[in-house]
Amino acid sequence: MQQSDKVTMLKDSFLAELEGTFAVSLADATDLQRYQSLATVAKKLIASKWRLTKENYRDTGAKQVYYFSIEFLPGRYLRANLLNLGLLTEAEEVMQDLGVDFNALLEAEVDQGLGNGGLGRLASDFMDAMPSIELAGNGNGIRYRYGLFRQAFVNGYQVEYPDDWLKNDNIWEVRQDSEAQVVHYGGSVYMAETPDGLRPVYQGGVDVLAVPYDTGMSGANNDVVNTLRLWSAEVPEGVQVSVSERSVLESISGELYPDDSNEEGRRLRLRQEYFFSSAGVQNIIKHHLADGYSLHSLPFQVAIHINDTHPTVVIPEMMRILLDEHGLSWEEAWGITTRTVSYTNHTLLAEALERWSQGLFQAELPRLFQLIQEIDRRHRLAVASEHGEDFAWRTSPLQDGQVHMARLAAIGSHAINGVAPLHSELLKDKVLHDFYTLWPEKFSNKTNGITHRRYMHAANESLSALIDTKIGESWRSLPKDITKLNKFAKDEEFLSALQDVKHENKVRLAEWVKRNMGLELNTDAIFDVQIKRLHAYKRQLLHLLGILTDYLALKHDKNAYVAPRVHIFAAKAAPSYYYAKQIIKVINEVANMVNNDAAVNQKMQVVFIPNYGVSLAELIIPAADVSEQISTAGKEASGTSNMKLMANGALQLATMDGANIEIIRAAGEENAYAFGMDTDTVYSHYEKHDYSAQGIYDNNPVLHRVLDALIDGTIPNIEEEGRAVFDSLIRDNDEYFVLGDYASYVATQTRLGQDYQNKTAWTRKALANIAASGEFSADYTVAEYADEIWNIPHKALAQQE
Ligand code: 26M
Repeated sequence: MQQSDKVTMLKDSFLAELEGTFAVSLADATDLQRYQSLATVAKKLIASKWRLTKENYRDTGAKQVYYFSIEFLPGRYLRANLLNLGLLTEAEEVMQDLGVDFNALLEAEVDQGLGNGGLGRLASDFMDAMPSIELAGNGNGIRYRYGLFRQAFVNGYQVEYPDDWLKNDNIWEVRQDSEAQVVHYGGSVYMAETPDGLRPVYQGGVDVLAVPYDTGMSGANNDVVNTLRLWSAEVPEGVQVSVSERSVLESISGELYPDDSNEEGRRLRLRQEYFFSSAGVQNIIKHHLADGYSLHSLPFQVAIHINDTHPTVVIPEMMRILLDEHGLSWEEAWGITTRTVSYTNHTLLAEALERWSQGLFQAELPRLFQLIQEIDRRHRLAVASEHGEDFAWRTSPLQDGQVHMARLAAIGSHAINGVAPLHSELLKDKVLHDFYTLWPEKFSNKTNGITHRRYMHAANESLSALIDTKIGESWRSLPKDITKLNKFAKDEEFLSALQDVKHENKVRLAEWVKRNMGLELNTDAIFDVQIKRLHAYKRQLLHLLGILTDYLALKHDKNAYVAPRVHIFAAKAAPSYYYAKQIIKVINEVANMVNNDAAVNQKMQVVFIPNYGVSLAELIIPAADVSEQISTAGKEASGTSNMKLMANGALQLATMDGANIEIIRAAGEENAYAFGMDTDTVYSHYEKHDYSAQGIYDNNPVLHRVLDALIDGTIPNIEEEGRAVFDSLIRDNDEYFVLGDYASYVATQTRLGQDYQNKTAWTRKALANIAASGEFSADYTVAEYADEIWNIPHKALAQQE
């Protein structure tokens, strides 16, 4: 279609939808009605491609991957869908013609926040990447009635409100009653002779109906639309339950657990894990058989990928279905299961590794527990003779009254990967070392990726358009083509255009902050950004100590050299993570103090933007000059905000952790600010117990003064929290080596601040980052998964020479 035809088509269908659905004129329509009308137009365009894609997959018997994830974090869909349909600029034109505020229309869509952070957003980036490279990949997860809490600050403290994201219609989803599955919990089970042989007989327990809601996942500028299937819990028809029993059953998909770090081993969480795992596997096997295939061909037609250990129960669940419902032998069922399932690990933190009490597991999932006992027995038998009893215990799914999910996932899958090279190495060397000695061939690395379409093409249209004028548009579908930009490193006019775009994006963010927080930001200052979940290991505290260092220097001498900075934080803390919430309070009070102090606020400002989520990321990232990626080395599996910020021309201020290492390598060391201890040093301190926070405090007078500010009344209103932070650093010896990296951080910030003063040189570094960001496209990441783990074809992404 011609551009002008597309504009006419879009305008006509938009107006028709507005009148046909809401019976209003454009002038009288609310932003929400305008949004819903345009979204419906987009949805219908997607729907026809979706039907054809589904029919095509069924008719050709193409192998498909199902990405099982307890979280998806899509954010808003409309802008991304318009972009993928090739209609974003056309929609802008239509709205301009009609005098409609397009941004207000887009902002009327709620963010779908069905995830906590990195892991959930990665799943959604993959859902965008897979159809875009014509890869048959679907998502399988939970349709939480309430997503991640909405965060507000009251007196500087985090308070949490429910995220009632379904209160307006969800335009994008389709309920599929005919695909519902029954999921069984509890009761007891014994083996009995039946006409089909020895089979389990269930007594008691409860059935829950899993009802799927499907959303079409559009590919970029192609005809592929894959399916994201999210399951909702209901009471099965005809089952009589009391009101309170009903709410217990429906609570299985009631809300997202807001904790992404500490495993609490809660009963409802285990029910959630089994809920979408069981419904998904049952549904896949049902369709496989209905399409006329043998169970033995399952691994050739289906790949099941588990995003972290949360869906690990797919392994015993598949065994249950194959053994109990289809009468396969253990060996047959095990071969099919392990050849179908693959597993990604996302964490090295011991406290985040999932373990369930065996009592709780057995009570909730008695048949699965029996099957895990058998998996466990066979595993120990297989390894004990060669590797010894101790090794057998260390690697057993069942040990010390617990079910160890990472062990079960490692044993029951054919592939295990980490999400950045360092992380994957540490998995082999430490966390899963025993399994690596057993099966080295199972292990690989798949470095995370991001979708430039959302974070750059859609969120930073001016930058993307500017790039088009220099290197054409091939980089939009072949992201590595963006390296062509390097040719323009000496093009002063281009560098100055890049600067203008950055400034424009800073103004846009500043307007938002002014409107929503009443604070006027200095858009000529360095926008120094740290946006991610609040965790001790991510060290927002180190950033804060840097801020206090500047503050005290300026208070001492108002002419002290400090490059003007706006420090931008955005982060949610798990509601039960008390220490993280104390850090939020301290940052907010420091922000208050700094922003209201005329002696310093020309040189520095601090803003903590509440309720961080995907849409705020889209606003903040294009405006960033500096990307704070300052986790303790060896703790952050990969990080993905680092990649998004790089693509938008922010320079990394980073430790050698996670994917920071690859990012700095790709951009060039001279175009990034690396600092701090490396992983070996960190591990060595843990092993030798030779780290002394007190010693660092005693020997660094500047740091001494900064830490004292936490407890001596310098910062108002943080008596308790300042003390808690101080104690964690000094009395508890600073588990994450914040003080160990302090001097290096501050020195690096000083150098960075000086470098920023040369705008051209700085922008040249920004350009190097943008130009190196292509390799971090999720398009390549999912292609690697498809080639090396799933064995599924896709569009070639090779560069045209
Ligand atoms: C567990 C059980 C039940 C419900 C929720 C959870 C759970 C959810 C999310 C546990 C952990 C969760 O997230 C961990 C996470 O986000 N990890 C991050 O994954 C990113 C993508 O690979 C990496 O880039 C980050 O380094 C890593 O911290």
